[in-house]
Amino acid sequence: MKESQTELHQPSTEKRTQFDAVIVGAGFAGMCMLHKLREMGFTAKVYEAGGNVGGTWYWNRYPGARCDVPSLQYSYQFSEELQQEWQWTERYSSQPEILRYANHVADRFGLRKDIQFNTRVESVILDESSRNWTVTTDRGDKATARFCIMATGCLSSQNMPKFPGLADFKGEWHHTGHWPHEGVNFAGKRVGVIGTGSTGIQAIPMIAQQAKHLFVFQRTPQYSVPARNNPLDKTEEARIKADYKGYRSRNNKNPFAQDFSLPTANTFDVSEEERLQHYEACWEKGGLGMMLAYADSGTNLTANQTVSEFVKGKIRHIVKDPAVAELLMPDHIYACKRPCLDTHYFDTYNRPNVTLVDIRGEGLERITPQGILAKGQEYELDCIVFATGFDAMTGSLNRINIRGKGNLALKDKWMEGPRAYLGLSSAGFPNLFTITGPGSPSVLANMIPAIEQHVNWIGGCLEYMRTHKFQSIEATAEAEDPWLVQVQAAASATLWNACDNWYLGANVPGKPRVFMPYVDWVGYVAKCEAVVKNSYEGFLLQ
Ligand code: N01
Repeated sequence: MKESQTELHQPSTEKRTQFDAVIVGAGFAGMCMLHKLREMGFTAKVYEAGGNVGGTWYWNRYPGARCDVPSLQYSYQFSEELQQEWQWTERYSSQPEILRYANHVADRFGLRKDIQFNTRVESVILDESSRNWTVTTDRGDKATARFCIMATGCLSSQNMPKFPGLADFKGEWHHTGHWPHEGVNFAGKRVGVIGTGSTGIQAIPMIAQQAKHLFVFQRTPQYSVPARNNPLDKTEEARIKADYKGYRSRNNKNPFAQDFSLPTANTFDVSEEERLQHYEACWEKGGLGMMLAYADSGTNLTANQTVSEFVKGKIRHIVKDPAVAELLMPDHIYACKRPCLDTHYFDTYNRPNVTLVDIRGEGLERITPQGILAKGQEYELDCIVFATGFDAMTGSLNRINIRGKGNLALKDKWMEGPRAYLGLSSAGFPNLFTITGPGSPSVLANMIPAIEQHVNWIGGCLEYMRTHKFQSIEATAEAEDPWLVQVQAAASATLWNACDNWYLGANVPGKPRVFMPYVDWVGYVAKCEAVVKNSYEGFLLQ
């Protein structure tokens, strides 16, 4: 089905409605939660700012957008029929294919009738006497519900730095996270890309193929490993689909909820020759496995340096101009910033129509009416692409006026960094759940299984409350505080909090520097199960 056919611009007719639950967001989390609640016989309403389902995959339509978790794993498992019938075409799905999948799910399970599109939730306010949440939107809707479930996504709120002069720029500009539906024609244009994270690394090779000239403004060089995307191997697909349930269940017991298990050997247990052969094999295989090459790759600095040196050697080998290659050398710990996967990223710098502009340290001076001023030189541009990432994990929650007990705003409670128990619930906000919220593995796990784990946990919790006639549930401060300590301790055992990355909020000026995702997926799932077994230990049920 073509997207335009499914876009819904229905007028908002409901002025006040009571539901069992309101869900904010119709990305993969919101759709799955809606399906779950309906199966359980609850009434639910979803508000979605976008014109259709898909969440971050609805907005991030930039050229080259693609998932870097294999398609057969980055998909729902709640329906055996769905996972058997849907056929992915590539090892790593492209954004259009993921969006087609999201639309297929919405159609197959009739989800749209409970989703109101083009509607942004502005406030979510607790009425302490009735114990209901009132949700208001930018279109004048007012809905009340016992439960409010924030399915607002971890990487959905754009980070758009305040570059001086942007308002006077005479050309066109776009943020990758809010890409025009009709696409952008770069042919014959001088294009500037700011940002070389996962997004920039995917978009740059594609834009370079079209643009007259591409200038890449690089503040921090990144490591990247070839994705090695290919048409999906049908034999592999048949093997997995023959026992999809077993495959999912095995992956669930792996780090990151993916089809790779931790090696037992440490880096220096093997000879240098063997180690290099192994890195070469990881490089040839492609994908995210390089960060787990050895058991201590992500925890031991000296071990980690052997990975970074290997990848740097590859950059030197691929990039023909040694001066450009040196500018592309990362100087941070490998995988401390989220590792990137690419298709011909470093090769792109061999093209005559591509110039790398190193803005390390100083950053950009300003945007001028004609282009970008950096290091005293003006680069004339017709188009600027901001691949500057996201206000991750807390951004989309903090943009909504969420007020709990005592009229406390969640944003104020989180002034020094997010405080939540298990990333599911925050003390003082009864019956408000966050799917893949800060303090849960979320972005450090395969997102769709992580979403489903939360959806199932919340569903189980609501069932428990219904059976035992509880009216409200919230995390206790006594459980929240030690959990925060545990989240920080888990990160400290890795090298991931040793550089400026978005896990720490370091990419957004002024954001508190707190490591937000929980590192240990397997331990986390066990902890959630133990909490349930112990009658929702750490939660106050009333
Ligand atoms: O964002 P990023 P992203 N001046 O924050 C630069 C997921 N994802 O959208 O490193 C100049 O990583 C910034 O520089 P620096 C994935 O989890 C997944 O690329 O802060 N430059 C950096 O180079 C990923 O990690 C997929 O110094 C500025 C870039 O902009 C996450 O999304 C695909 C700047 C931002 O990189 C975010 O990736 C895409 C400034 N003022 C994304 N501000 C797949 O599944 C920022 N930058 C494949």
